[in-house]
Amino acid sequence: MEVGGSLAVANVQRMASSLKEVPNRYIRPELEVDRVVNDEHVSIPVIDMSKLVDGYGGDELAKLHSACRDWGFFQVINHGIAEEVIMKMKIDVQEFFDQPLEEKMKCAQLPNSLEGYGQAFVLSEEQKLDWGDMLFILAKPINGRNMKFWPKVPSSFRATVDQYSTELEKLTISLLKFMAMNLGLDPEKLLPLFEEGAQAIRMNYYPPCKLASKVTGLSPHSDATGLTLLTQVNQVQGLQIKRDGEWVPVDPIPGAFIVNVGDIIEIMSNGEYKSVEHRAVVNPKKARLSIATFHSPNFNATIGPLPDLFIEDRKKQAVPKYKSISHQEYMKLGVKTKLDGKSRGLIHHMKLETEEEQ
Ligand SMILES: O=C(O)CCC(=O)C(=O)O
Repeated sequence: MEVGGSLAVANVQRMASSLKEVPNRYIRPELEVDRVVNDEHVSIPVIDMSKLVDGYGGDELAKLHSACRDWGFFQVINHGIAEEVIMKMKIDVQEFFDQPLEEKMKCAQLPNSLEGYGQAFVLSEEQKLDWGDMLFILAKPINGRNMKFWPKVPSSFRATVDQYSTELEKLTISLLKFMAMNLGLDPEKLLPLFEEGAQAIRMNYYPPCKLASKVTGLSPHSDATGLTLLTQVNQVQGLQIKRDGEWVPVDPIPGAFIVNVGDIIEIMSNGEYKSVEHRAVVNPKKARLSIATFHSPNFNATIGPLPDLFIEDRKKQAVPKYKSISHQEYMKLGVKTKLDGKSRGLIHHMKLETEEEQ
């Protein structure tokens, strides 16, 4: 499906390897006034999947509900995905980015396509740029895959991604089942939308930068998609989430996935769950890699508050707070919206003015 692309800009990994000065287009004056929380006691909730699945999960279910409602982010442990599957993915992604530029450019983005190796959301020649490169592919539905953008080197890459994609889709469906229960919805109404759903994988490479505190690896944004599962590839931290106007660093638990509510879940839950702004910062000495896997409903679904939230006896949810539009229309809107925080992001265009907000 063609939804539009991004303007081509310099490869950051190459630039960083030979650079004397950091070009002005990467310098972000706004970082000087940002506040970052420096308190190890402030951290995103941790959800133990084994407690949910075993059915002893009353407390864990409540914890999940509050994580989705009050944080929009959590880490999931004991998720049941074999360590080997995650490890192989990390190794192959690292190997892909370690290749010479010419090899990586075999998967380069094409005009009008979001998929491939390059950068996303560059919409004007004046826009400030992120200090990072990415490889973005659609992994599901399988008949939507464009193998032109799937590296052939390392030779195991395609099989590794295939397995990783299947396992993460299963975990996402399980999480969505518990989220539906928490929202008082019949999981059978929500899950079919995601079972044949769209899954995209964004592999990020943030080179080190001597002016690390003045550049941004990935601009603040909330994810336009449904539910995101993130893996940090190496031990270099960089993810921060916005909470009460301050940036909270996320310290990944080895083997866990960092999960976040995307705009589609916020919309479908009619605002009960919140997508949260996040960003990636850059390390002065070491490259950082991460893998974000985005899950969305299938392309035939309507993106809007779920009709079951508005049945007679659910008075508290009586008014839809977001528009309902086709998934395709929603994606086109997403690609045209640059990453610029949440208040100016895609979800802002989906909001309806309700009496509460007038
Ligand atoms: O690199 C990270 O930790 C964040 C990645 C992310 O937010 C994304 O790829 O959308």
